[in-house]
Amino acid sequence: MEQTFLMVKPDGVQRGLVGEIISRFERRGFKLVAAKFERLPDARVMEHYAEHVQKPFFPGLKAYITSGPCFLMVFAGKNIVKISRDMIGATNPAGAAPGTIRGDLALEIGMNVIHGSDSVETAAREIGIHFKPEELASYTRIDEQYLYE
Ligand code: DAT
Ligand code: MG
Repeated sequence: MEQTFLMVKPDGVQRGLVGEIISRFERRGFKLVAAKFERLPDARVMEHYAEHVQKPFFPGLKAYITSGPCFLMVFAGKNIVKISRDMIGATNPAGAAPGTIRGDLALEIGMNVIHGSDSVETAAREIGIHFKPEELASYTRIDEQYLYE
């Protein structure tokens, strides 16, 4: 089953949106297989956002993402990487479609509530950065027979 790494950023945690965000993925049919609160150490932020470290916005991004605890998750399901990115919406909430997480719950690019892996390869990399294999649960959701044909 395809997996992805999803993370409620400090603004989402502080604004009490963790439950709402978990619910959106659970109700869609995706299976929560790992979750934890963590304030990300600087070194992990650099590794996670390696592609952005040289960008002008990185210092602000690093200050924001380490400003409080994040809620880190691994979800699983068919096509979850693509579907979860669609559910999250555009990077800048100002242009994110209504019905998406960022389009419904955020206003500005620097505080856009949630991270989601952008490809299957990125998802494997990010899960490896943030979770040990033994932190991932293995189980069958009882409704899978009514989700998958
Ligand atoms: P996404 O989170 O949609 O995958 P990304 O990988 O391009 O977007 O950027 C990572 C995060 O960095 C993004 O969620 C918010 C921040 N960011 C990106 N571009 C930015 C910009 N031009 N100004 C400020 N923050 C930016
Ligand atoms: Mg990205």
